[in-house]
Formats: sequence, structure tokens, C-alpha cells
Amino acid sequence: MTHLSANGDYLTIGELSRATGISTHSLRMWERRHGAPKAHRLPSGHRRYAQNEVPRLRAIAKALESGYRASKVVSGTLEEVQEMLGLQIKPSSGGPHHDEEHGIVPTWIEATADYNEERLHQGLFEAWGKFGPLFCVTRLIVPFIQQVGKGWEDGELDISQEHFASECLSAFLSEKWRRLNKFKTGLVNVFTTMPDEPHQLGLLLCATITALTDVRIIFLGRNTPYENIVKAVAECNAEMLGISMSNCVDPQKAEDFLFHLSADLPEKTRIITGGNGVPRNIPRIRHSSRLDEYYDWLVRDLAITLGHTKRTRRKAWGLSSFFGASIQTG
Ligand code: B12
Repeated sequence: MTHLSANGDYLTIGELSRATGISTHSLRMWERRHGAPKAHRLPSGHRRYAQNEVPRLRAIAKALESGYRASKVVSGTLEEVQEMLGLQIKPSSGGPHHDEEHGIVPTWIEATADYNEERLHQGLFEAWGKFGPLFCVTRLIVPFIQQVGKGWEDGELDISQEHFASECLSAFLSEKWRRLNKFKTGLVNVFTTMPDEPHQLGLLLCATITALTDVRIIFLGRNTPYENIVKAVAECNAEMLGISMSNCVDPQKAEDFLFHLSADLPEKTRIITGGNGVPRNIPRIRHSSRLDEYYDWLVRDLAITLGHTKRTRRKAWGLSSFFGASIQTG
């Protein structure tokens, strides 16, 4: 939470550092080297920063975690930095990268067929930096996973190549979302699957998209026993529980699992599901089959913007009204 100093709307360097996760040393150094963030000086010489530096610097912190250099981002506006991160792109509506994106997924499939980890990882890394996380996940990584599945069905890739691609992707996505998850102060979302779910990539994709917002992720991964999921949600005081279900899960067990969760979890915990195996029309369970729509929902309907603290969000929007909105999209 951002604490206001005695000087009204201005923050001390320590307050700005705590609100953004950027060290006071970096804030001073960037001002010296790049002229930003600009500080007002008190007669005593102490620095004071405008409140609107908080969302901009949080976006910068994310950009640095994503591999951008400080010199590229510290003097950018909030909109410019968000665009670099790919957070301004509407993936479902074409987007500016259409020509450039063409041909990338086939090169990743070739790297998979050759078991060429370096090439696959480098390709993922470059696409992440070039197109931004949202675009990279929804427009490149999801189609890549689907093509790996199709390649396996068609006999063009074998199970070892499918495993190889899944392992490379899991490592890449885990590293990305964990970096982005640092210094979070927002709502808590616990992520898991049904106890006997063998697939985890859907969950990792969803965690990566969630990591682009203020929501803090507690990742249990797959195979967590039911009682421990419920316990973790309570102990983390989670506002959301994200569940991924592939079509490998038994439909009857999936339904039982969700009915039990909806009975056992506290009223305030929202249960969000995705994946082809999710049974529909279960009370209290929300389903989203598209990650770009899920992201829009998080940002727009939950008002989880980079600039809002948990307290201001609750005050301005009223939590219950966010969650009233349905995201039944599948
Ligand atoms: C990758 C993969 C694997 C990897 C899993 C690696 C991992 N760590 O996850 C490996 C190779 C290990 C694997 C194993 C198996 N697999 Co597999 N696998 C796949 C594959 C190619 C992709 C699945 C995936 O990760 N999808 C993730 C995303 C891209 O898709 P999605 O689940 O639809 O989710 C989307 C959204 O819903 C959203 N989303 C997902 N979760 C969430 C959660 C929330 C909260 C939100 C908001 C959104 C969201 O994000 C996605 C993006 O659009 C599919 C083929 C396919 N086309 O799906 C087969 C597939 C799911 N596997 C299948 C099978 C059968 C198996 C095995 C049982 C095979 C076997 N006989 O051994 C084993 C299981 C082994 C075991 N331990 O029991 C079948 C299931 C068939 C069925 N029952 O209908 C499929 C469909 C392949 C096929 N065509 O037969 N698999």
C-alpha cells in the first residue's frame, strides 16, 4: 500500500521504493543518469515524488524483470512502457505484429523436432522481448502448444518431442511469472489443478497472464490433495482460486471437485476455471477459455490496474461489484 507523507500527495524516496519494489539506490542513480524519475526538492534537499510515478515505476519494474535495460525504459511514459510489455495490444483483434509473428511458431516446431533446446529457448526469449508477454503467450505460445499436440496426433512428433517442448515451455513460463510476481501487494490468487490432473501448462499460462497484473500468485501446481487446496486458500486468505482442467480429467470427478470447492471455500473466494475439461454451469464457478479475455477481465472488471493499490481499488469499485461480472466465455 502507498503511504502518503506529511507533504500531501507527494512521496518520500523510501515510500516510492516500498510502493514499487525499486531500491532507493536505483531511483537516485536513474535520476542522475537518465533524468527520471524526476523529484521535487524540499528546501532541505530531500526528494519528493508525485503519486503518478507509482504506476509508471511499477510498469518499469516489470519491464526490467522482462529483460529491458534501464536506459530504454526509465524515462518512458506509463503508456509507452505498457506498450513495450505488450499490455496495450488487443490480441484478439489483429494487432500490429501480424506480419512479424508469421513464421515464428514453425521455427519453434522445428527446434522441437530437433530437440534443440537452445534454439527453442532463444526463440521464446526473443519473442517475449519483441512482442511483449501478453501477445507472446496468447498469440504464439498457445498456438505452439496446440501445434505440438497436433504434430503428435498426426505422427509428425513423438511423445519424447512433446515432452521436450512441454519441459522447455514449463521452465520458461515458470521463470517469467515468478519474476513478475515479486513485490506484489494486490489480491491473492491460488493456482492449482484437480488432484489427478497430469497437465500443468494451462495453469502456467494462466499464472503468467495473471502475473502481468497486481494479483499475487500462490502456485500449488498440480496434484495437490483436495483438503490441502482448501487449507491453502484459507491460510493465504485468497480472494481467488484458479483451476486448470484439461480434457484428460474424468468429467464426473471434475464436477464433484468443483461442487465440493464451491461448498467448502469461503464466500469471498472466487473460483476461476479454464481448460477443455471444465464442466459448465456449476454455480459460483466462472470459466474463461481465452487468456486475452481473462486478462481483460482481471484488468477491467477487477480494476487491477498498475496504478491502484488494494485499498483504493476496494474503495473505488467495491469488491463485490467486480465479481458480480460474469466471464462465461467458453
Ligand atoms: C502438452 C500436453 C501433454 C504434456 C503435459 C505437460 C505439462 N506439464 O502440462 C505431456 C506430454 C506430459 C502430456 C501427457 C499426457 N497427455 Co497430454 N497433451 C498435451 C497437449 C499437447 C497440450 C495440453 C496443454 O497443455 N494445453 C494447454 C492449453 C494450450 O490449452 P487448454 O488446456 O485448452 O487451456 C486454454 C484455456 O482454457 C486457458 N486456460 C487453461 N487453464 C486455465 C485456467 C484458468 C483459471 C483460466 C482463466 C484459463 C485457463 O489457457 C489455454 C489457452 O487458451 C494436449 C493437446 C491439446 N491440443 O490440448 C494433449 C492432451 C490433453 N493429452 C492427452 C493425453 C491423453 C495425455 C496422456 C494421458 C497420454 C498418455 N496416454 O500417456 C498423458 C498423461 C500422462 C499422465 N501422467 O497421466 C489428450 C487428452 C485426450 C482426452 N482425454 O480427451 C490430449 C488432448 C492429446 C490428444 N489429442 O489425445 N500431455
